[in-house]
Amino acid sequence: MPRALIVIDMQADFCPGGALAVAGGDGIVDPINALMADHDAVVLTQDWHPANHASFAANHPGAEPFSVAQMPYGPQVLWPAHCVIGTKGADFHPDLDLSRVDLVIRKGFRPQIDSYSAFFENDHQTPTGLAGYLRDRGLLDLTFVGLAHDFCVAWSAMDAARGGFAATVIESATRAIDLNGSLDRARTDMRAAGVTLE
Ligand code: VGL
Ligand code: ZN
Repeated sequence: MPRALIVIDMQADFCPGGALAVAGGDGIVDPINALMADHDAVVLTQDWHPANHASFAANHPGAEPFSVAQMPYGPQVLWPAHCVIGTKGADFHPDLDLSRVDLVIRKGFRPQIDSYSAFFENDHQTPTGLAGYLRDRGLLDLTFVGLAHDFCVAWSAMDAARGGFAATVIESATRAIDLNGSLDRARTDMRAAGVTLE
């Protein structure tokens, strides 16, 4: 079965020195580049927010970064502003190998809704179009790597498994934010959804 490597949000703002840095985020670039050769296709996601995005704490007067707000679609962590459209922080890590990339899917560009998953926005209903692309190409066996393990990687892999794809997360090629136990919870939830953790 043709296999796709789905590289989640390997962007400057999620790496050390970035606005929402994940510890050790830059340490997985080389393993991810190496994994590209073992797959039939490579897809990158790119977190891509307007400056007025509702997931930014700065757009909620009085709210602290990493607090939780109630949105029409459910609870939402309020993040430091990150991956703002057109800024350096939204660029891919400079060492990420772009030569084998088939598709870049941008997500989180609607001001009122966040999109952790590569497949659906956080309402779990608005599709990004990725599932159709993968199914049309017969890419039904998916490997997930990138940032962050406990948010965008986990939500993407769970949506893939629920959508009928084979979904594996290579844990050595991910790093976690780990906010209030979010990594343990994500691992439990991923296993329950049928994701293979490798
Ligand atoms: C992510 C928080 C906000 C991620 C993106 O890539 O995991 N996390 N935006
Ligand atoms: Zn984001």
